[in-house]
Amino acid sequence: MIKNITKGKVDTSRNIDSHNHVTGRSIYVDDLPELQGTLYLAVFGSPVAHGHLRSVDLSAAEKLPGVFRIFTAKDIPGANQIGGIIPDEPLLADKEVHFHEMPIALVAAESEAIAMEAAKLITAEIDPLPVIIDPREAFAKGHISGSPRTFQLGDSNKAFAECAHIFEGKADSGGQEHLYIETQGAYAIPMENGSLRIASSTQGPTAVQRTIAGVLGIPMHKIEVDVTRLGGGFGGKEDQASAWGAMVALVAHLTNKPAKFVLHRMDDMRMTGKRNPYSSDYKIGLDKDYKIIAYEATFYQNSGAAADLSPAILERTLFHLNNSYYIPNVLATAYSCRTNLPPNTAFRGFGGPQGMFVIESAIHQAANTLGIDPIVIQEANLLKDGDVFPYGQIAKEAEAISCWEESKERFDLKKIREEVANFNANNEALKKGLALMPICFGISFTNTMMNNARALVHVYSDGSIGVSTGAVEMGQGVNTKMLQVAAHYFAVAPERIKIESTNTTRVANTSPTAASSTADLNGKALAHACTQILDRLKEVAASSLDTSADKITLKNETVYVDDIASDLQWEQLILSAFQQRVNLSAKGHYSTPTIHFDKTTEKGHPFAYHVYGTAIFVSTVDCIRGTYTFDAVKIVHDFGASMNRMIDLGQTEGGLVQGIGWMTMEEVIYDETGRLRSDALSTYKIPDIYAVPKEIDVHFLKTDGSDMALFKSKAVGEPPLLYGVGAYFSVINAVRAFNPNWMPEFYDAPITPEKVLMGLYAI
Ligand code: MTE
Ligand code: LUZ
Ligand code: MOS
Repeated sequence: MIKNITKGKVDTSRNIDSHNHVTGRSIYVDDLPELQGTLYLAVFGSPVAHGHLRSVDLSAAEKLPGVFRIFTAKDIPGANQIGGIIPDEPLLADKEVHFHEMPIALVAAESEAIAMEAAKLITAEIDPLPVIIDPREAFAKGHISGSPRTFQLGDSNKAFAECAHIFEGKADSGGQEHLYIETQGAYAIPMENGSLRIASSTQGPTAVQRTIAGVLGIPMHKIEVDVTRLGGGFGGKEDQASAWGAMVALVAHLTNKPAKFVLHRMDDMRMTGKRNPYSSDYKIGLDKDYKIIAYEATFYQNSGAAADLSPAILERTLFHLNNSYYIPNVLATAYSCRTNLPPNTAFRGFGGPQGMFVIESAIHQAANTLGIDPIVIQEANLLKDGDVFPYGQIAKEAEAISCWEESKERFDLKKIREEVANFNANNEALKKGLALMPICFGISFTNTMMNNARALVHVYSDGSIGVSTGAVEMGQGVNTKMLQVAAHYFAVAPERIKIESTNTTRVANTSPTAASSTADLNGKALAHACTQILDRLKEVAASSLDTSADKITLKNETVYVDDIASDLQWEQLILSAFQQRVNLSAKGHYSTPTIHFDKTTEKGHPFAYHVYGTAIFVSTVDCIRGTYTFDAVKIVHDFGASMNRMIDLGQTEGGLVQGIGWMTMEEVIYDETGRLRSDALSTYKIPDIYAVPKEIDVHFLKTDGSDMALFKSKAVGEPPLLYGVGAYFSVINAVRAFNPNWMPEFYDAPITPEKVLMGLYAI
């Protein structure tokens, strides 16, 4: 158990950045002081979604006063390649354009306004090619990235023959714009001997470093990437920050001048990829007791024009195809289908939500056709310890049933159900819908190799401490958690500790801040570094107090011998250690033990542990307008032994609302030419304060937590987004309360007010 230390100015029971955030003191890329001579960049993006690039005319743009130089693919000294998993994505289009707004030319000018003006003067000759935006069409034409993946458990074919009920259907979920408050951006400064220093708004400093090194054709050690914090990433900067980093680096490298590029909102929306839309087929089989005996699914992922992280996202869709249910016979295949959209990418949940939407759709269809409540089927199939996941991992410390039962009891589901029924019996123009959403999310990068981290700790001679890790702060509070770790091990006040920027020169070869695993991986690496220094300090204390090191403990900045306070205080201890030439720095390393996965058999034990929870949704639909609100969302969530309840609650509320947005109101629309139509906040609707549920009640499940989690405090970043799927079904259920004859033709998220209205009055 970790205690929050609150005695000084720094209060680690809440996010240590809060004060700076609300007073405008936090520093983002665009806030960095600019050096004289800085060049500002703008991109000329493809005016069509697919075609052969014949020629580019830069002449008019080059004549514009203030334009320094314009770059195209042929200026790239290294590889014109930014693909993270598969090398299939040029930085600047060369012979072909694959998506609307694909970067073709890069303008560097004296000011941002001039750069943007010049970009508008560039023209390109492009022979158009057919544009595909639908993943099923791409699949039919054979446009798939990587190899299809198939997860199999038991024998679904045989099992279907024994099922009492079988249902088949289709479920589609849409994209989602990340809408981080800070747009993508980077700033490069040339240093000695061809080195570069880059400030980047990235979740993956090492990925940016590696990409730049490849594009420039120089070794990684010449590239230093530094990240202070992000104004949000949500997965959108796990891979897709690399392009902008490579652009500023390219310009700085070729001109020997500082170069800066911070995207404007609409350009960011048009040029960057989003959550992968999916189109899926399912077949579900139940026995007479509503046990799910067999499940088959085919997932068509819309990857966009390049692989980006889509193959990894595809994998996680399969890992979460059964949500929190035990299904003994499974056969599921997933295809990453290449279309002419901007490459889609990581988004909170990373393919998991897309997979879980499909099983929830299957259960909803089965229940409604059988005339029972989906809750009956959900409850009959919850995972318990010893059950096997389709990928071979055995459920351990499973909290699916405890969260479900606790939510029913604590929030009095029976009463909620009666209230909804009463309300619906007595109201014509308003109808309420109830839905439960259990969740299960695997914690670890599914690529086992990525589950490692390092930390570097310096204790300075005055007793202050500097902590560097591979963790990137992006609003999720990981810096606060890192500070808690260091304060816990050294038993010092939080004011003594500074969490440094994330820097590739201090901590190398990092995995991105992603997969909700950042606190676990970096926190455990940090603990390792702290204990090394602590062990040395105990030797110093023991010799000065004439005792043995195993009798020494540190509490409240004081050395204790056999649990009795001595006169030796932290600052004196550090000074003595320093004077005795003891090493006051340490590097810690952690790699998750026990995990493994074999892609040839698609079996293994990929996750350190799973996070569980259950949400109860009640929505109200206005049956005249088709609009809806959420009355309440009541959640029992498995935080393990939360090390920071305030931050974890914030993550839960934020993830929940982001999930509700994805499932209900956020609609990414590309027209048939592949052009983004929802490219501004006037046409892309994200949840505002009115869309937030009127009541959000989050209960922390009482549990021991997992030893694999930092201080047994489970990862919290992504799992709560999964609750959003329940919002979709609660709205569908309210519409059905008004129009019982209606069932969606297929499950098609988001359930926008337009779709609600169609459902309400469908005959
Ligand atoms: N919370 C905030 N405020 N901003 C973000 O960008 N990203 C989410 C989640 N919570 C995000 C956030 C995503 S996609 C992930 S994977 C995790 O935070 C990453 O951080 P963690 O590993 O420290 O949980
Ligand atoms: N990124 C990644 C992720 O590379 N692998 C993952 O498993 C993952 N999971 C969630 C979010 N990002
Ligand atoms: Mo989060 S999708 O792992 O960045």
